[in-house]
Amino acid sequence: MSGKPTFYITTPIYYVNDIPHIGHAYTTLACDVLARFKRLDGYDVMFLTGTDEHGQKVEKSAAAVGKTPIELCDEVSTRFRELADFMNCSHDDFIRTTEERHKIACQAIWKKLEENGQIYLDKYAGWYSVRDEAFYAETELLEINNEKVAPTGAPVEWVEEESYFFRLSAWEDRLLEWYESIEPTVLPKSRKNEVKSFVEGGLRDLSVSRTSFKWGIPVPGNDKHIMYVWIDALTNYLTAAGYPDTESESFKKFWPADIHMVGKDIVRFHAVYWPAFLMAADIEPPKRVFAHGWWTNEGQKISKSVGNVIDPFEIVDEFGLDQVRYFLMREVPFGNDGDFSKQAMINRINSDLANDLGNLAQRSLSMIFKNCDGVMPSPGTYHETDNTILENADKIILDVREYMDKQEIHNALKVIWTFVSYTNGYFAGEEPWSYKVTNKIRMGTILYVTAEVIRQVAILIQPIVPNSAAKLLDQLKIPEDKRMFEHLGEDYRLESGVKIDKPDGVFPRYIAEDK
Ligand code: ME8
Repeated sequence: MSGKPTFYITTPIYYVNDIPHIGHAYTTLACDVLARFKRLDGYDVMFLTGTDEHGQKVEKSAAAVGKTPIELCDEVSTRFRELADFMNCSHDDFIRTTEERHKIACQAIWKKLEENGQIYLDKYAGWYSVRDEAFYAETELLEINNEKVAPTGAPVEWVEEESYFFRLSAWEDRLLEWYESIEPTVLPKSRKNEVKSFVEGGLRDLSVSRTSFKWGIPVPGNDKHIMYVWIDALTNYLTAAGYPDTESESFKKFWPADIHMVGKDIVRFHAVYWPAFLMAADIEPPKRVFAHGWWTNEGQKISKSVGNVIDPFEIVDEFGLDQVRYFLMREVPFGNDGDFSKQAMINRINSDLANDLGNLAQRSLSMIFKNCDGVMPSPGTYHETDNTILENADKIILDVREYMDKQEIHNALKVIWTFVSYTNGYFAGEEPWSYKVTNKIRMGTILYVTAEVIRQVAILIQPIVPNSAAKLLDQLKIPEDKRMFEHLGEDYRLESGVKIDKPDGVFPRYIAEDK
C-alpha cells in the first residue's frame, strides 16, 4: 500500500432509460472536482461513476423503442461514459450493473443478509411506482385529477405478489445513531433532518424482490424472484471496491466510501435503506451521503415532456468546457436548488473568468513578456503591500480545504476569487507600468508578486478548470511535478530568470453572436 490517505467518492449510477442531461453532468462534475482536489492534496483517490441498467423501468423503456434491454443499456451507457469523458471527468472506474462482477457482489450481499436473518419471504400488497422504482405507503400518496400519484408526481400501481422482505424496521435506532455521528454522515443538514424525521416516523420492512419481470439479478436459490433494483443499484458501490472480497487490497483501502454524492431525489435510498442494508450485512456504512439540489431551466422543471432538457454537450460547445464547469460549481451554493440561465452563465464567464482572473494574468504576464525581456523578474525589496499579498496567498489553501471538506465548493471558489479581486486592487494600486522608466526594480517586484499569486491561484483552481489552469501553469513554466497543493506557499516561489511563454488569453470574453 502507498501509505497515502485514501478517498473514495461515487456518483449515483444513472438509469439508462434517459439520455444524459445537465443534471447528470452536474453530479459527476461535482465528484470530479472533489476527486481532483483530494489527489492534488496527496490522497490516493478512487472516483466511481456508472450506469444503473436493471429493473422494470429499463425493461419497459427498451420494449417501448423495440430494443432488447441489453441493446438499450449498451447504447445509453456508452453515452453516459462519453459525457463523463467529454466533461473531462477523472473517474477511475465506470461500473455497469449488467457486469458479471456486479452480479457476484449482489448475490453475495443477499446471501449475507439471509444468513444474518435479515431477509424473509412473505407477500407484498401495496403501491409501486415504476418511474421512481419505489414503494409508497398509502399515506404518502397525493391525489391529482382523482388519480393516486407518488409524492414525486409519478404514476403508481397496486402490486400484490410474493416478495422477499428486508427487516428495515429493526434498524431505526442504529440509523438514528448514525445520523448523529461526530463527523456529519448526511449533508446538508436539511437533508439530514428530512431522513431523520422519516426514520422517526417509523420504518416498515422493505420489499426487496419482484416476480413480475425478469430484467435483473435473480435471488440466489429462488430465481423466480428478481432483486429489487435499488438493492442491486446501491451495491454497485461495494462491487467497484472489490466486494465480496473483503480482504482485497482495494476493499481494505477504499471501504467505507468517503462520499456518496447524490441528488436530493434519492437521499432516502442512500441515507436510510443503504446504511441499513450495510449494517445488516456487517459492513460499515459510508462516511457521508451528500445530497445536492435540483437544477431548473430558466425557472422551469427540466423534463423531457416540457422539452427543455439542457444538453451538456451543446452548452459546452457554446460556452466552453472550463467555463461550464466553473459556472455550475460557482453559481449555486452547493446543496441548494439552482436555476440555469444563459445570461447568468455569460455574466460569470465575463466577470469572474475574463475580467477578474483572465485580465489579471494577461496584463501582468504581458508586461513581463514585453518589459522584462520575457523572463521572470527578480523581486527587489518587498514593501508591506507585497508582503501582505504573499502572506495571504500562502494561506488560502487552509480556507479552501476547509470548505471542500464540507463540500461547500461554491465557498471555496468564493475565497479564491475574493483573493483574485484583492490582487487586482493591488495591481491597479501599485501601477507597475508607471515604473517602466523610473524604477525597473520596483516594476519587476510588483510583476513578480502578481505572477506568484497567479501561480498559486492556478494550482488551486486545477480541480475546477483543469485545462485553463494547466495553460496558466504552462505559461509560467511550472514543471508538471510542481503543481500539487504541497507546492503552494513560500518554499516553491516562482524562479526568477526563467523564460516565460508569450501569454495567450486563457479566459476569453463571451460575445454573443448576432443571429
Ligand atoms: O436515480 N438537477 O438515476 P437517475 C440536479 N439510477 N441533478 C439532477 C437532475 C437535476 N435536474 N436530474 C438528475 C437514479 N440529476 C438511480 C440512482 S444510485 C445507486 C441509483 C442527477 O438517472 C442527480 O444526481 O434518475 C440525481 O440524483 C440523479 O441524476 C438521478 O439519476
